[in-house]
Amino acid sequence: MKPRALVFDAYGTLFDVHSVVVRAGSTIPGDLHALSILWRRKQLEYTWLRSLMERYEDFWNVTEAALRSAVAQLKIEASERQLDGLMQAFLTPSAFPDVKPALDALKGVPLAILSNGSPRMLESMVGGSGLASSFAEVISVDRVKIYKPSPRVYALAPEVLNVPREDIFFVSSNSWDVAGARAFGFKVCWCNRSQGNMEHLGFSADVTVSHLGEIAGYL
Ligand code: LAC
Repeated sequence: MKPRALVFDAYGTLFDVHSVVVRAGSTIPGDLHALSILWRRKQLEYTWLRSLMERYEDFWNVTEAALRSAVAQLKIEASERQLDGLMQAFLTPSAFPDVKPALDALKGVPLAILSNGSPRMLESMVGGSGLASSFAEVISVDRVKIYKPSPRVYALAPEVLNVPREDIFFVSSNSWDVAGARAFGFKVCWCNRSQGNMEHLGFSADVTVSHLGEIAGYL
């Protein structure tokens, strides 16, 4: 496979969303693991619902609404200050440990990010991780004001990178994002970090790896 560009999903693929509650939730009473899982679940649900409703709000607002929904559902008593602490920490989730060496091994092919994140969130996260120089482009869904897996989102990558979709290798750990990207026409790598099952949506990955370091072996 000789792709002309590699495009990465951000949250869950390069950056660990669950690092946020671990780092900023320690003073919050309750089941923090459950909070982190439900927060992420709600965040994604709201992106899908808002896309269907045609009522886009950026990922920062969606993320805050999802947090408030999750704490209410779990009956967690968190103060405004504690919620704000979690939101601020969401601006700089930790990169997974395999990211930097994997990106370094992929030098030579243009790399980009295509993410639901708002431009401010992506700038803060990528800048804060010291990875900004690895990427030729960081592309936010905010340009088209709808969320993944809308094909309008995936279409941003060929447009911005000026590379045909079939020459793009898209990498995601989110199985539903893999299906969406494959349906659009990318070659797709599923980085199956959590050894989960593929969605039954009729589209599966071209390549499945368990960590990002394996990708270089397929190029
Ligand atoms: C993103 C979501 C899918 O980064 O995690 O686009």
